[in-house]
Amino acid sequence: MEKILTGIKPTGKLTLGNYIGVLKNIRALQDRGECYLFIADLHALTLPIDPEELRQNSIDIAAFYLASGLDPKKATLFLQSSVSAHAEANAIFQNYLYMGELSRMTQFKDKSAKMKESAIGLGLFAYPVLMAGDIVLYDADIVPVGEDQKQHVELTRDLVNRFNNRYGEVLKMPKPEMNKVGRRIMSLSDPTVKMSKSDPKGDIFLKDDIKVIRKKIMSAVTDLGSEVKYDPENKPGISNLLTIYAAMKDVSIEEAEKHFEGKRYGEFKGEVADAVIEVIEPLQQRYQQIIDSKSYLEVLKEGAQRASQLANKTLKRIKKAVGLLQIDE
Ligand code: ATP
Ligand code: LTN
Repeated sequence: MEKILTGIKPTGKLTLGNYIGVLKNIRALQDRGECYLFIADLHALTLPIDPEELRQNSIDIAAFYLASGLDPKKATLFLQSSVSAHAEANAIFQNYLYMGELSRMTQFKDKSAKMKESAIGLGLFAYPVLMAGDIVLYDADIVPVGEDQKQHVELTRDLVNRFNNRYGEVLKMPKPEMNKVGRRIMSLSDPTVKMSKSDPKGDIFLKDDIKVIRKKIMSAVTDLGSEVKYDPENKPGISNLLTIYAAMKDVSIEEAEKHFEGKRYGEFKGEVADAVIEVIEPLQQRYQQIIDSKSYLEVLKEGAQRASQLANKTLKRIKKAVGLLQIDE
């Protein structure tokens, strides 16, 4: 059975981009293979974050995973920090990824460009090292991510090649997998930048009031002209809304385009808002029930145990390969 793994870092309030990029696919993923889904809380520390906020964000992500259909009998949900193998793998793999390749990572360049050099932590630079460990510890075949994370999975593939060339077939080769529709949902106020939870402008948050969601979509930036047409270069605003509609309705971009043929921008936006609300409203209700019952706690505890079992097994294999003395065999 295929192993599938992905993570979300608890850096802020979840957005519609996170839903379309990852959460929406959970039901299908857990039916397709052995699924490991986690909260990348160690990764959230790579930029300054308030401790209480980090805790709350982590709970929210757990609850939204479950509200999106994660079934703990089918998939394993856990906190990265509760499986110590991640930190150990990080300590080993930091020696097999190099400064040059890490400094070429787009996410690092984007995030560090906004900071003073004296405030850029080593963890932000080494982010892909920890992430590579996350992936290989579970022998993941498939890593479903949004487009922004593809480069990090590619770097993990380089690490696997490098490591296996040196030590034999120790690590499994993972493959990034992206949606056909909605690999990169853009900001509603500036459709040339990604909708992102740590840089929230023009975001739709999964916890937004339904009225606010409608208002945000109705006032989304559109483009010149009046035709509802998919043309990301010349019509980034309309194309983004079309993508959101297609993802919500599970139709192709062409079908969405066809549906809106001859309709005006106002009517188009109204239907996009309806489509989003149709999905988000029940999601919010399920989320609230999970928060009230605190059912995520038991799921996370059990998940940590299950995840640790597999991760520790792989870690042993890695330690042995590099020559760390095994005294408990
Ligand atoms: P940050 O702003 O802190 O970098 P983020 O909003 O990009 O966070 P992540 O935790 O990095 O969220 O991402 C969780 C998953 O959601 C990843 O697979 C990521 O690729 C995906 N994702 C995030 N934003 C979008 C988006 N706008 N469109 C599609 N997928 C997205
Ligand atoms: N970097 C990812 C979160 C993440 C992840 C992973 C995703 C951490 N480790 C392993 C897939 C596989 C992000 O920013 N979404």
